[in-house]
Amino acid sequence: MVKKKLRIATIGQGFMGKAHSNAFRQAKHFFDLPFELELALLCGRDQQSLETMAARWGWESTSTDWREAVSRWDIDVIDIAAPNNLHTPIALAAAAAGKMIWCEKPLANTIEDSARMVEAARGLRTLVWFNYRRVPAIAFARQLVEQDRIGTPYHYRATYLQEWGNDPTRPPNWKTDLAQAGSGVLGDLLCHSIDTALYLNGPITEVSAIQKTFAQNRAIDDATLALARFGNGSVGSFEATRYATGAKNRNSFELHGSNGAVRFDLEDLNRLEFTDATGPRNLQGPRSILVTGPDHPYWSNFWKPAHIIGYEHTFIATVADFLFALDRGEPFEPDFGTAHRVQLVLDAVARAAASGSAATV
Ligand code: SOE
Repeated sequence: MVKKKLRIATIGQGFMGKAHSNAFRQAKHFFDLPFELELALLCGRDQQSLETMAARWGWESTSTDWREAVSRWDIDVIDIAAPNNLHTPIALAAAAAGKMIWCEKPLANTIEDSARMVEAARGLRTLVWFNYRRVPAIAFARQLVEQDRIGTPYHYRATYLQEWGNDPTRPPNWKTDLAQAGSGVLGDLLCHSIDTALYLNGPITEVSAIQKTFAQNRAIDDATLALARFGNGSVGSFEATRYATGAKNRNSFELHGSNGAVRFDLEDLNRLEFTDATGPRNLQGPRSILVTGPDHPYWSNFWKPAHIIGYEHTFIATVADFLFALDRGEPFEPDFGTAHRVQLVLDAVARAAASGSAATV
């Protein structure tokens, strides 16, 4: 059967440009996709490295002007992996051209911008790369919540810890520049923790927070800590930092409820810790489950049980799920609406930190 084609233009040639390129190439090897993906155009700032990257990942053409992607009639999908300040102008132009839009997180640098993006893209298919939702262990945690294995939730606790802020030899980049990044760890790391929290534990209603800049001559938050109230009555704490010496990419969370608890750490991506608090008390304790086997999310797509997977598979599964939803005419999450709800929480965190008082979301 001849598959429908989707021609993609990715804007961004950095870390995420590479993660997306790989996902577009790999997805059909693991999933029986309803569409054929074509890597049509790669846009970035530097022509020479664009050409090297295009040759490596099999992009058909390159451009140093993202407007070319939006104006070309043969492009179906605009995939935004550029610095944060470009998300809004590119998405608005792509929406005006009627394209599908896939966008890196955070959706925008302000809630006004993310609201405009939601409005402009109404009726269009959108995707936001909150890729961690497709870690099998996190998708499995969500199944346990839905099956009431956690019960009444009491505590949600998340950390997203990196250490590279503490490296004096590391040159500044767009992520450390307020004008381009919009914020520091708030938009870069905390946004992932908030998305996962909303996915697993529902809406956040109120936050209090503190932020700290450790680096000299920088205007972004190097650390953001927040306390939260959830709509379901549970309480949460969040910590995101680039100054957690010893932590490389420790994206972790715990959820404790009346029936049980789960604990996850991205540095051990294939495992989920689960405690069943409903069995005999003398047998209770955390079990470390290798989430790579029969009856676990995505196991049939990737390898055999315990033949572990990695970071790249979360992007592969994201694009595959989007394509299945598109083919069936079903909604897909996370879309712009989902990501805007994350922005509303981030905005409340920033307001709470600035005012020193609790802020409602
Ligand atoms: C920052 O170092 C970063 O690359 C984030 O931007 C990504 O979203 C996160 O997944 C890994 O860390």
